[in-house]
Amino acid sequence: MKLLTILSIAVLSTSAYAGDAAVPAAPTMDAPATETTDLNTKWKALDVDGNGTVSKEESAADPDVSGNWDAIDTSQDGAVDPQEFVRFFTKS
Ligand SMILES: [Ca+2]
Repeated sequence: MKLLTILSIAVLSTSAYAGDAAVPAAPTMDAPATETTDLNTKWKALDVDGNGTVSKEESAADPDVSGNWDAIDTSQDGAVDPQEFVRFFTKS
């Protein structure tokens, strides 16, 4: 019964995720469309000053990003660019 509950949650999550795919993806994101849409929304919310990178200060708004900062900022330059962002969140 517990397994069935977990499976149901997984199916529901997948359905909700697919529902977002109708929104056009940003041209700067180089990733599969279904993943890009959510990432695009996430990116826009994070890049508050719109300069094309997410600073550590900007990342504080999202625990997924601030909590994985060192893993995402692979160039270690103190700013996350779209490529680093997409690479981290689309790896499986
Ligand atoms: Ca920024």
